[in-house]
Amino acid sequence: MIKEALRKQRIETPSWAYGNSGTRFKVFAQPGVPRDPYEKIADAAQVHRFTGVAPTVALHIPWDKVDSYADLARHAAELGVGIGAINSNVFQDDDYKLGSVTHPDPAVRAKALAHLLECVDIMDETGSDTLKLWFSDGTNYPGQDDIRARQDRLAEALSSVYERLGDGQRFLLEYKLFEPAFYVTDVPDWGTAYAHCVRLGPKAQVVVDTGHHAPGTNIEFIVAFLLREGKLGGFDFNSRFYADDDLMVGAADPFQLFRIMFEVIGGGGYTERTAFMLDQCHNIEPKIPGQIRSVMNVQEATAKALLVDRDALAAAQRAGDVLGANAVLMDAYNTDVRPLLAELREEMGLAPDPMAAYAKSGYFAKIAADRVGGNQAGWGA
Ligand code: RM4
Ligand code: MN
Repeated sequence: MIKEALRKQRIETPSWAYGNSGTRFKVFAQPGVPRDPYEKIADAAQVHRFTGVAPTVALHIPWDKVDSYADLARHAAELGVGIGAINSNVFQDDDYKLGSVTHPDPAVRAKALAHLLECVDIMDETGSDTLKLWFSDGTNYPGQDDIRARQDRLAEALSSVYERLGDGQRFLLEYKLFEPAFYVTDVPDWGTAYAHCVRLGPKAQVVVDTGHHAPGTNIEFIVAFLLREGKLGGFDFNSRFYADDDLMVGAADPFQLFRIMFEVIGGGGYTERTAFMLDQCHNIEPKIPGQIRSVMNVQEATAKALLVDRDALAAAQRAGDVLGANAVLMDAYNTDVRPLLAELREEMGLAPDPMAAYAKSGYFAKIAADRVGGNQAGWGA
């Protein structure tokens, strides 16, 4: 049963993970990096080819702007993958210096809203059912703008997007504690995102980006709560050591990832209605292996969470056996699930070690040789 559940797992990789990225100090270019969305999707298809559980790739508009999204979706299908969430971008235009949908100027708000609606058009063209909304909106100084009025403007924009969604489509509202705004962030936490989504209805849900919390925040509590309310739309998985570093999921705190997956499974969220997405960048490590490793980290945490003996746990909890209950959880966490996953991969017709299989495949040498000239993709391209 555990293997069956793992076989059905779906982890979405982000198109931007395959492009160049860096910090605000330096972007280190890498050989073989995609020059366009078609090549990004080709790389994402490699992650699926070797893991078998990453069949969709998220797009980011306008970084992945193409003439025909239907053609891009066709290209993806030919390579054995599909288009996942459409990520909007209302944070890289001079007009958005003071905000996008919360900007004091109605003309800027209208421009931002038009972009969000264009993203829904792209969902229609690609068959994607999920729009991911993240706003960099906020203020840097007390008094800079009216905090409450900005919430009103946000609510208005969200409601217009909501009205535009078709049957079977939804949006996921993402929160982030701070950055790039440092005084007020307009969607800083799950409570704010949740309140806006509750007002709108079932097509509006919250997405939990694991990197977007204050240090020490109990993310699995948020997950349990949102699931209970039917408002957990999905995850942007990544790791952070200090702020929003976008490092590989499961690298900084694999135990936290296990605790999150334990709540997801217990709360009935281990279904295709929860989007398990990676939101990462690989600044100094190679990108495709970085994604493969990340997918494997999520699989390992999931396998351990599935292993928890829930009957024994419930019995210990009923008996008030604090140490016993904790031991049940830790037994699962301390189990080495790598042999189980290797076995599962072989049953799925895959190599038991995706990292080694990718390295042996020669794909990297091929893209490094082929992808010469042109502009490498990166933030803003
Ligand atoms: C944001 C947020 C979004 C992602 C962008 C690139 O911080 O995490 O999900 O699309 O970064
Ligand atoms: Mn994110």
